[in-house]
Amino acid sequence: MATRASHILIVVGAFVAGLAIFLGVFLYTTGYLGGRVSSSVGGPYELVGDNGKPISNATFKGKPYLIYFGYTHCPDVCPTTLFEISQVMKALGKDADRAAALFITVDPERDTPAVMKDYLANFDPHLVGATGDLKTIEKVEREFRVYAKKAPEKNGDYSMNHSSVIYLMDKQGRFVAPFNLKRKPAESAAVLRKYM
Ligand SMILES: [Cu+2]
Repeated sequence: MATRASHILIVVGAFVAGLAIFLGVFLYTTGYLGGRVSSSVGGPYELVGDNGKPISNATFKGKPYLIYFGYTHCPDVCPTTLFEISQVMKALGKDADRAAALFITVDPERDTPAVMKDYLANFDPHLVGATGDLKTIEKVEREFRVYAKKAPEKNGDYSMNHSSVIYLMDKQGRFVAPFNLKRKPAESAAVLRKYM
């Protein structure tokens, strides 16, 4: 009995150790361990801002900021998300100038700088739009692990199926973690403030 019990203990022990290693590696690579920053998501980018001027990761240096990928023709998810981001920016009050929010299009063929500027006039002015040529946008999508695909419609038009993640970037421009908007704007604002 004693050997059987110890055998079970060893098996359980090995399992727990395996689980701990797995969890450790998982937390490490996803960047959740001790506030570590994940380097596997994101990368430098050079795009065109909604004002027609170049915009890059360097533009936001010194500020924590949010990045959201979407497109202006989006019927529901994008406007909702941009509205929620606007609420967070408002909740920041004066501190909103020490943060930023970037809306990168996944539909650069239709989303020219002018189209984005017009569209973003509906939201908080701290939201900045960015577009670029298709190749550049696709590269940024790959770096941020964004899924985006054209979905043709019957009338010859198309919509974009796309992933909907809000990226929290620290003031060095490194990806920290996905940002949760499903809470009170003041709570989201408090999280953003911690990174200022
Ligand atoms: Cu959308």
